[in-house]
Amino acid sequence: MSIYPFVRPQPLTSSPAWKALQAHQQAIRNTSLRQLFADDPHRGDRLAAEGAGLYLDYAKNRITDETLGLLEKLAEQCGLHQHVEAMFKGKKINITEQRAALHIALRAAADEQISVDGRNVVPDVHTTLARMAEFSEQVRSGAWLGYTGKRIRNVINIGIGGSALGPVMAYEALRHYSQRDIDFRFISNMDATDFTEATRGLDPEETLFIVCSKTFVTLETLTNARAAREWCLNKLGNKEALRRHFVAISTNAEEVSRFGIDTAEMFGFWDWVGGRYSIDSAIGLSTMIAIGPARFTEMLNGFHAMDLHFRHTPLRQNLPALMGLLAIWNTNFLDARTVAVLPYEQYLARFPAYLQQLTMESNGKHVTLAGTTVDYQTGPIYWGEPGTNGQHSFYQLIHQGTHLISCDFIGFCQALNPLGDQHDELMANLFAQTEALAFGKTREQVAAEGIPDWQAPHRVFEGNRPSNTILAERLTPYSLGTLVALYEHSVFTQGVIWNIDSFDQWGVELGKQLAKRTSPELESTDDPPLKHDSSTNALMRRYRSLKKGAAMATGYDGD
Ligand code: G6Q
Repeated sequence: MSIYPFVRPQPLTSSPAWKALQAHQQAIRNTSLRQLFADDPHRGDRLAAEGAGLYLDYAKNRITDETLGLLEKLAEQCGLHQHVEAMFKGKKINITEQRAALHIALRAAADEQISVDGRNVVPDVHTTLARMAEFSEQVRSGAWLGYTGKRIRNVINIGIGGSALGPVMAYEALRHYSQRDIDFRFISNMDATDFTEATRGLDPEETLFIVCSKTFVTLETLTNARAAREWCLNKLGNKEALRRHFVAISTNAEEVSRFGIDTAEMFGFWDWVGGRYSIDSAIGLSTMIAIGPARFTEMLNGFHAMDLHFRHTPLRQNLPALMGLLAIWNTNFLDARTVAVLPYEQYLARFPAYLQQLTMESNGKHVTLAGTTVDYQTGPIYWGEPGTNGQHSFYQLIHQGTHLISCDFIGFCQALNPLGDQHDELMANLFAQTEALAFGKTREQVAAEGIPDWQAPHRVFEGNRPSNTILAERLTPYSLGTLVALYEHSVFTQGVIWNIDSFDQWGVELGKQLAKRTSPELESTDDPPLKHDSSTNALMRRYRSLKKGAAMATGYDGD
């Protein structure tokens, strides 16, 4: 019996749509964006789509109408629509873990019915949201007091990966709307510097820790949570006190209580929420405390609006599907292996890092759902920095380097912190960059500027660099929700075409096991024999000997 309901009749690369796209790419490979825009004065209006308050301009991609038609065929042949329905209906599309991938249920309206194994999960979602709202209001209003009766002034999220990147990104993105008399900090790294710096100068009596871990067995998180417990106990001196200073977010009540957090102080979620898709679950508690339950609901509404758009909009107007299919075109047919995410919005500084996990953990896979090794590229590398900072560093390579890099520009029409005409200046940079990347600067233009011949080759810009531009009116909780959901569903679309499991992460699991095996050999003081390869052995030997040297120099006694 097949565990996967969508068996492909043939491998992707021998499907008619794929072959047609390959032939088409050969046919148009010498057509430039310059030419495409010259041939069609309305291209900029035609190759754009709008949904859930976002505007997507995709005209500056190296595509024609025929490309779009063929990509549409590819989506049909790969059963995109059926896969979307399977996800929305709670089918176990994460086949290697035999789980549903139901992040869409986290933002479903209370009267919707979405079932997993015959149980409607929406009421559970709303019960948890209501508990989170009650708790958030208590912390925000000062009704929730620390053990010694002081108000909570610091909220520290402890978690890593999916239990950290969402909370950090959302807090930074929505900081404008946050309650400013509470300080929000985030600890994730095993490096004790993270803990030390995050707690520096804080008073345990005024600090609340939110320990986020789906499994509650993640080494980094438990180590940092233990350090936090010690830090609190040192000042508060009483285990009872911890109840006022620790809450847990997890699916694993047993481990939470084994750690010493009362499950009355735990907010749950479910195995059908993947870590990198958990920002709308109780993992978002720090976000809710920061912006308040009403604005958190606005964010969920933004996600939900994009979910509906993705599920019900025809492909040519469907933002996530278009972005996903364009990513396939750029990756597999134009050989663009990386995507630069360039938000022209300081509050979105952590958005590229968040997207790195979402995209690369989801689609960094090399076998199909059937376990066969793919013969095509899958997930591209995502990276980026907010504009205009990147312009003064890596944009050089995008404009004139040898790699083809597709770019996602993200901008907002209204400033959250207006200052003179700085917002117009900022957005002028965004628009000018997309133009320069697409159209470049020809030898003739360079000559007309009076540039000497010898220098001209260095001053010519080939152009023809593909980009998407996403515009929204203003960065709000709602628009952030639409933006994240846009990428979630674009990633899903790509995964469907590549026929991979976008919801597992065996590479992350491997890291967790390797660390467990190696650390005892470093911690032991009697230098046990090393049984790794010669390179790893040599590195570990050097580490062990220099570690002792450092101990002598600093008077560290090894405790
Ligand atoms: C996300 C991954 C991974 C996970 C972390 C933390 O999709 O599964 O990044 O979120 O490893 O795991 P816990 O939440 O279980 O601590």
